[in-house]
Order: sequence, then C-alpha cells, then structure tokens
Amino acid sequence: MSESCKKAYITTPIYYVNDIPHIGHAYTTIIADTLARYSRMAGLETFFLTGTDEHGQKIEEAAKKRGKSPKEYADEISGRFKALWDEFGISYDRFIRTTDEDHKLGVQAAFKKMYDKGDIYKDVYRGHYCISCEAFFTEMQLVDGEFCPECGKPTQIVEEESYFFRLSKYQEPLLKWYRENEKCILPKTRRNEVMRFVEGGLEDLSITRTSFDWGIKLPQEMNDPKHVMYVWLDALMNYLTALGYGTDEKLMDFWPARVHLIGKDILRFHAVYWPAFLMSLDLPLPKHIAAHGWWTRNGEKMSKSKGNVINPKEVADAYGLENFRYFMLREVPFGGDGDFSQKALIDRINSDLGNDLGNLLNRLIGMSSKYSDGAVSSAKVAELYPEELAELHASIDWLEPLLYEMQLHRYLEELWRPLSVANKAIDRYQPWVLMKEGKEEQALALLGLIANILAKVSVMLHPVMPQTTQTIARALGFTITPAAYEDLIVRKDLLSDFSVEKVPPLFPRIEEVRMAEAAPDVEAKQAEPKKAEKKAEKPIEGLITIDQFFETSLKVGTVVEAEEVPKSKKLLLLKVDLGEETPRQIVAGIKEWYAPADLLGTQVCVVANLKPAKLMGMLSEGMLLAAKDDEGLALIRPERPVAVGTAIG
Ligand code: ME8
Repeated sequence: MSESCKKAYITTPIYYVNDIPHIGHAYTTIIADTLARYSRMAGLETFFLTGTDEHGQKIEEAAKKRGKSPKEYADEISGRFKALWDEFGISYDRFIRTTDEDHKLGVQAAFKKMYDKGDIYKDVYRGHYCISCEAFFTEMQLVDGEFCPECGKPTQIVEEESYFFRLSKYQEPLLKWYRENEKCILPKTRRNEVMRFVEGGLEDLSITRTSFDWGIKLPQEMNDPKHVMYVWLDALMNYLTALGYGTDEKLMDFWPARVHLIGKDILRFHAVYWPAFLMSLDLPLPKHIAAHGWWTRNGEKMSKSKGNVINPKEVADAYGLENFRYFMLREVPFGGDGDFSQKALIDRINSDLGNDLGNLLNRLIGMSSKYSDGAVSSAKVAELYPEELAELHASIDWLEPLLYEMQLHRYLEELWRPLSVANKAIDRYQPWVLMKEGKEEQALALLGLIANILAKVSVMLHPVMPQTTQTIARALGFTITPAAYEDLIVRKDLLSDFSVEKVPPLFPRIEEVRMAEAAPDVEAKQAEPKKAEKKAEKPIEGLITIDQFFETSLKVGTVVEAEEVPKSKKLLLLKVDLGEETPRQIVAGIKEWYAPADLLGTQVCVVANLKPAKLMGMLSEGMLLAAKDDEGLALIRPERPVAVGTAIG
C-alpha cells in the first residue's frame, strides 16, 4: 500500500431515513466496500463506516404522515438499509445511527468545544430554507425568487433565534487547504468548483433550530432547551462519533479519514462545512473527499413519485450481486453520471466476465485436464514466457494508484489487460498445436502462465467480486488472503504447483433482460412529447425486441485451419477458435472470394448457436457473417483484434 499510514478509515454518507435504499445508495456503499476490502487485503487496519441520518424536520414530517413517532419511523427505514447491506455482505465495521446515544453525546461535546473556543455565537436568523434539502439558500441562489436551486421545491422564509458557526473565519484556511492538497477533493475538477464557491465568500452558518423538536439538544450546561442542532452539523459529526469522539475515544487513532465517499449532491457540506468544523475542533482534515456522479434511469432522475426507482436487490437477484458490483464500478467513470441500462449490464456480464474471464478459466480447466491430468506448474513460465509475465506485472503495478485516485473504471479496465495477454498468448502459441508437435514443455508452461494471470487478476478483482474470485482461486489451488496478496502481488511470486479443480461455469450467458422496465412515467407522459418522440411517428416495420436479438449468439473467432473442400466450387472447410475447448468446424460458401491462406489467423464473426448442419457430408457448426454486393462478398470482421469468443451485440 503506497499511502503511508497503516490505518484506513473509509466512510459512506449516512443515508436519510425518508427514502428506501436504491441503486444510488448501493453505488456509494459498494465503492466504499470495495475500498475497505482492498485495504484489508493489503494489510491495513481498516474501519469502514456506514449508517443512517435520522433527525430533522423532513423525517419528523415523513413520520407524522404515516402516523408514527419519528423514532419508530427511523427504526423501520434504518432497519431496511441495514438489512440490505447485510444481505449484500457489505463489510462495514459500524452501522451508525444519529439516534445512537454515543453519537448524541459526541455531537454535544463538539458543540461545547466550538462554543468555548468562540466559534459559535447566538443571533437571529432570517433566510430561505428548503425542508427537503435541509439547507438555507441566499436570495441570489433561489430559482424565480422562491424555489430551491437543488430540488426545485418551494422554500420557506424562516426567522428565528439561532446559534451561528463562524464559517467566515475559515474561508482563508479552507482555501489554503485546497491549494496545498491537490487531491483533497476527487475528482480534481470538483476541487476547482469548491474553490470558486469559497472564493465567492462564506457567511456564518446557522447551526441550531427552534422550529422543530426532532434533533439533538444543545449540551445541558448551555441551558437553552428550545434549540436543536442543525441536521448537517449532527450528521457530519457521525464520522467522528463513530470512533468514540467525546465519549470513549479508543478508536480515534483511525482519524483522519482516508476517504469520505459521497455523491456530488452533498459535496458542499463535506468539502466546506466539514473541514471548517474540524479546524474548529483542532482535528486533522480527511485525506480525500471523493464525490461520484449521479445514476439516472432512462436519462431521468429516479424518484418515488415517478415510479422509476431501481431497487438494488431486484438487480442483484436478477443478475447476480457480484456481477452488479462489477458493472457499477466498471461502467461509469468515477465522478461522471451514468444511466442504468439492463442491456449494458448484460453486455458487461456476457463479454467482460463471461468471455474474457470465465472462458479463460474454462479453457485452462479444459486444456490442463486434457494435457496434464489437471497438473499445472509455474516452473518454466518465467523462462519461456518472459514478455507476457512482464506485461502482467506491469499492469498490476499500475493498479493501486488508480484505486487511490478513485479511478475505479480504469482500475478494472487495466485489470482486464492481462486477461487479453492470456487470450492472445493462447491464439498465438496454440497449445493444441504445440502438443501435436511434441512441444509439451512449452504447452504446459503456457498453461502455467495462464494460471498465474488468472490468479493475480483474481486477487486484484477480489475486493470487487469477493466470492467469485475465491471460486477462481479455489480452482487454482489457493485462497485469497492478505498473505496471498503479499506473495502474488507485492512480491510478484508465482503460484505453487497445483492440480486444477473443476468449478462450474461462473458466468452463464444471459440471453434476455430479466427485470420489468420502469413503470410508466406519469409526469413525463403528461409533459410535451420530446422532439425525438415526435419524429418517430411512422413506426419502422419488422422491429424485433432485444430478447429476440439476443436469441442469436454472435461471436468473434479466429480461423485456425482452412482448406478447400475437394470437388466443390464454393465451399471451404474451416476450423474457427471461438474460445471453446476445441475449435468449431465451419463449412463456408466463400471459396470464390477467399483463398484458404488468406483466411488463416484472421478473425471472423460467427453465428454460434445455429443448429449444426451437413454440407457435402461434412458437419458445419456455425455460419460466418458476410455482406455481398455487386463487387462480391466481404466477410464481416471486428475493427481491431478482440479476444476469441467475444460476443457481438
Ligand atoms: O444526503 N446516484 O442522505 P441521502 C448516485 N443524509 N448516488 C446517489 C443517488 C443517485 N441517483 N441517490 C443517492 C444525505 N445517492 C445525507 C448525508 S452524510 C454526513 C449525510 C447516494 O439519503 C449518494 O452517495 O440523500 C448521495 O450523496 C447520497 O446517496 C445521499 O443520500
């Protein structure tokens, strides 16, 4: 682990209990879980915190609507978050609730400390308040003089006695912190945004309310019982109280946090208010505040009223929890917004996971059982395949910094490079040919290379797909542990000799969408049809559904053998490697346009699930895709070489 400290404290936001968990919450939590798992595997003492944010007017009102007390209501929704994270195997060390007793005491202790220091004073507040966002806005920030710039709901003018935090005092220290710590806010573009905001001037912040009850009271010795704390002061403090701040401080040596993971919606609170509170408490500032982008569905914000909220459990049940984890991290560059699409998820499962990773393992299992009765050795790998091994280790060296910069999609992209090295090595050296030619040592060392690639990729993929990677490791005779990380990744050792254990296919191909599409969007239907919809007045005939399309399995393969069919003017007999145990035999009517020698080693696109047929007495197990015009026939080929067996779609 290159970041020096031996402890890592990783947090998610604590989620409001006025909403049920959806894929946005799951996204943040899964990223944080991945970082925590990596950090533990890399030998760091790790503390991973998540939880729920339960005070404030919004929750008080939501509870009232349901005829419940705020606490009863908070218990119910908080329980749902916790149950989901437990079901998802989220490896949190504490699930904090802002209604926890030690949290309340810690917040009061912090308030007292800031007050004694002179950073909190009493005055009268008059401002525009949005209940939904629990935030005040200036006249200038309001939309049309009334509506909240964040959520669009009407704001209220609130005038009340309030305690204020001297935020203005921290304007310069904050700017200094941003300037001196290039990576304090990630992605870096967000740091610029925050700096512009702070340079615009900071006003003191109202941090107590008298207009509602459901919150933490001021410390008793302040003798001012009508005030409760502003929810954001209460909520942000969870990052400290979870470590025992103000009560039993035995975990405080985890502070400062390695990373506060958040969505971009709450950046201002974390990147401006929070460090200012910490400075006031004389505590060090977090190393990183990392803000990811927003998940939408069909380009729209998800909301309960639109009925388009995606339930993460439904996705996990339909497509597999770990596949879903991989997809979320791989699909969208960290910081950018992403639109959830089942088609994109299916593509990632079938292509990245099924073809690139799963097939490679199947090929190793198949070939090793055929050539060496399952025995695999690393003994000759370094000597016979030094370039491939160097490429593998070069990719791995890149990975950790990518993780620390929250470039999770690039981390996974880079991690797939060694898989492509392995798939290409098989195509290039063709172990079945080596075996035929009696070059057994080379063939078996190639299997050793593939096993080591799979092993190291599994270790680095482990934090994202904890169980699947243990299954791969089991097939390769080891278990993923911090010790295995140390050996295979840090010391770059190779696997000890082992006998391959056959495991069932890890990523069975998914042919069709498995979840119902979003319920009709009532609001959108009532709105003006969009331009694109207007254009599509005349329906295109013969349309098929995505399910129908996926009924055809199209794959890329490499021609490994080609010869003419005797006595036929039209036919060539081909063997095409589709990443399966043995190449497919395909009889293709392309002899008029292609000579066998031109085809050898080139890639073609194959209909892979066609019923086998006999042509001139020869079995044909697929069909090549081609286009024919006046000038003749042209085979359809990928624009660049891709791994054999890659699905087209
Ligand atoms: O803001 N896409 O809680 P919250 C991506 N209690 N991420 C999303 C998302 C989406 N569509 N929707 C929600 C609060 N999130 C406060 C936090 S912390 C001291 C207090 C995720 O329930 C994302 O992480 O509104 C976002 O920042 C968080 O949920 C907001 O959760």
